[in-house]
Amino acid sequence: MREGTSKVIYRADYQPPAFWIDSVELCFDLDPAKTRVLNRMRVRRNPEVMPQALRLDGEELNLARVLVDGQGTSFKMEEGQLVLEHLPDGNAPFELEIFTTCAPAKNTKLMGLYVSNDSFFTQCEAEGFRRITYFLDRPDVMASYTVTLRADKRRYPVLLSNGNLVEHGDLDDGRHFAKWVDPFRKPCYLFALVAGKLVAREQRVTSRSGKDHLLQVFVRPGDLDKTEHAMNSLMASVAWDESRFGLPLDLERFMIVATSDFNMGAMENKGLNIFNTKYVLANQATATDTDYANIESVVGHEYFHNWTGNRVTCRDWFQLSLKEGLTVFRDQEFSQDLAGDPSARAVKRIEDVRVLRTAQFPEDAGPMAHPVRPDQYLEINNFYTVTVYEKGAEVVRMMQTLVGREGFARGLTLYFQRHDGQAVTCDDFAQAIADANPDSQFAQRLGQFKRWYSQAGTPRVRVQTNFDPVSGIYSLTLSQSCPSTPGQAEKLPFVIPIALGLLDGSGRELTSGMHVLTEASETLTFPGYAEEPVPSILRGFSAPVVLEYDYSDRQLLTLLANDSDPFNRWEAAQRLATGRALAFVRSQEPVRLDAPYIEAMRSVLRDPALDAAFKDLVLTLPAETYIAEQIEVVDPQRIHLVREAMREQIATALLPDWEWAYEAHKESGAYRPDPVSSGRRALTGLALTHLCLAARASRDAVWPGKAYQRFKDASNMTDRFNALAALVTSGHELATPALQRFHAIFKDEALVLDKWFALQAGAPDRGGNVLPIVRQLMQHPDFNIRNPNRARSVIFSYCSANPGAFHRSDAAGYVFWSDRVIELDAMNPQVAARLARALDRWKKLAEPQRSAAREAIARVAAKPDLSNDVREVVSRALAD
Ligand code: B3K
Ligand code: ZN
Repeated sequence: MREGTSKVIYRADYQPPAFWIDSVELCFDLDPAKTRVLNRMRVRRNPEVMPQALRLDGEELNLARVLVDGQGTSFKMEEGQLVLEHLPDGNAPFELEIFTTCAPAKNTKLMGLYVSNDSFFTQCEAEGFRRITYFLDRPDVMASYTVTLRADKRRYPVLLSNGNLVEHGDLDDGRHFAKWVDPFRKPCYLFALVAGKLVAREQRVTSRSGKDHLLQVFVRPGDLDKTEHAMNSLMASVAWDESRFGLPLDLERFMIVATSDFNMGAMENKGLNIFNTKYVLANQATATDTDYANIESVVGHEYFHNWTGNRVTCRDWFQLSLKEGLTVFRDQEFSQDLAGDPSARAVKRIEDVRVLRTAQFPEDAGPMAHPVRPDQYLEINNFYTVTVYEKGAEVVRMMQTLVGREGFARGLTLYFQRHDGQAVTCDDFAQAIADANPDSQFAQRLGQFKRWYSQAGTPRVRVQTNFDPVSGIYSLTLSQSCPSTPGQAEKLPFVIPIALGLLDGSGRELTSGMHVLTEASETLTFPGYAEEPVPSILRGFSAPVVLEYDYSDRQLLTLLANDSDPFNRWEAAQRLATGRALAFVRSQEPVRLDAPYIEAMRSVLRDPALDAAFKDLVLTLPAETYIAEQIEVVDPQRIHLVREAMREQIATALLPDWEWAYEAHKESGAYRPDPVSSGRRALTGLALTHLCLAARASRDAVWPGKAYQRFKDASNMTDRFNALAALVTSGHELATPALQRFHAIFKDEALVLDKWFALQAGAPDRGGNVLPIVRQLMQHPDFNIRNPNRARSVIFSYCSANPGAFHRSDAAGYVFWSDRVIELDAMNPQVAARLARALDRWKKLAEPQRSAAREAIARVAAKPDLSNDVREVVSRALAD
């Protein structure tokens, strides 16, 4: 039986809480089958709200006792809430004691208190605390916490919670206890506890202000050799937040704990961050450069939440982007600052934009489209989205662009002066940035700017240019529009910062600047040119919009070769490739790439002035999902075939250049995950893939043989995995022994096995072979659908990341998808709902896929007893 409500929650209905909880004393007797939780709260009425009953949230709890000021009291249950009507009158605080039990071992949702590898972990955001005890489970109720943990000492030697350890010792029967006090008030979603057999890497650091702190990274005993990078990332994060924004670490002790069973990436619980092992564990033998980079940014992200999220938190969950958009922006800036030189910064920016355009733009155009600050939800967990996170970060980035770096830092300082210790809204944040920069265009246009928070959909900026050779006047007309999204038919103009440059025909920069577009249409004029300039528009991707301008190939080639803005150089190559891909997809003609395009790619590959990482990005074709978004009616298999054919031609036509690139970059020295050497490895990997693809076309065995050798000899996971992927991607027969060998070497490394599964489930489809492989992988003894990482590595790699293989014309991919959504929903609704989104864009599909996809979604929707999570996703998908 499902508890709780199935009601849509509206932002407009926000009411302050009728009661405050000032302090909480929690006492846990930890036992996997039955954990006892004693919760003693000091509660008082909120004098600003009409007297009413106290309604406490709770889910899957067994209630044993409720006492008010030590006396039994009457209560009732209503819609899963514990309702207390007979409470002391007046505003004086009273003590409320609640005793419950729960069953962590049976908790497959991984929300609340659960068991993983015989250790206890918690996940409370967004609404998991109610699965631990009855509470006002909302972020605007902030309390002081004292937590006592009791457990068997041998089985659970380490007992952790938020804040400072104030007492610990032994109890009878082989049990022991630890008492933790958090010096900061916090909302319950930031509560955490961990208990188990763990070991820690420790580091003492002194902050600029001279305070000493203890940093700890806790892992399972065999994993200590994989914690150095996470610790380095944490130290770098502490130093960066202090130097860039003046935000120091406010705790004596800051802990990170890794668990292999986790629904998301990580969680910023105050002083006790809990992480998916994927974002903690790394050594050169098991982790790739991408893993290293992700660890750095997720460790940073969670650490930065300590100020943006924890010290100042959200008033309600509609304000989620207040902490998430801002913190993603901060982690992006952190990674850029650590990357150092302009080229490495640009590489990071390109990677971030790629995520935005391949994941967020489709979300913004589909049935789940919602504003950065949503107006309604059925299940809040469905709104931890690329829109709230990545588009939210772009909104914050535009603020920085409009007020400047210093102005933004000033705004952030004012935000903390005003709101430290409070639960606030996105409006409060924007207001602080504006008030610290009263003369800025941002402050003057604040109301209009905030449409970025309220209007969903990706704005389009259409550009038309005109050049009058007689007067020498060049003009650009910029027109903005935004497509309708569910529940929002009409949109008003946005404030759109557009970084611009003009180049002459030989690629020399004539002028550059920033234009802030605020009207539906505006014309800019530039007098005094003898010849028509080449426009470089939206440099650095200065706003999250689709830029519509009919660039000619000549213009794009000029930009690719000369633009001073590396982002737009990359973008020119993307446009050259996308335009060609679209033409082939539409024409149904065989794919034949033209010489100018091939030559342009060759020049980039051979350019001694460009970094390897940048070359890797330029020579990587746009993703299939990105190409699909440019088309009204999509045949994913056709897009896949076109992209593969383009890749093979680039492989064959540039054969000697790829050989050169491979040989010239293959030694990157002793392993270090820095931008330069990881860029070399990325380019080597790309070269090897192309060399194996070319060999496939020519039936040559030399390069596959070399790839196999490299796979065997590689001294780090990046090179080893790239070589394996080259064999799998090119479909060479050596892929089979290589995969076997890889499994044998890494059979005890869960995160490496995830890669092994994902590579096979995400492999290019050859005559429909991937789905049978996926089914086999699910029978593999190492497969376990209950482990989210493993489920993602097989099921999501196929359904969400392999469109060419998933969108089969016989609908078998969709049947597989609906079976898995239903199967997962019964154990873990959050993971199921993520998977449910794989068919978000079904309305764009060509027949027969369109009807088959609809049928599969309807099949899921017809299931009785679906979670709110999945129900919301599928019913939105089916809505008109
Ligand atoms: N705040 C968490 C996400 C919680 C997701 C809950 N479904 C991680 C983060 O964004 O830092
Ligand atoms: Zn976050």
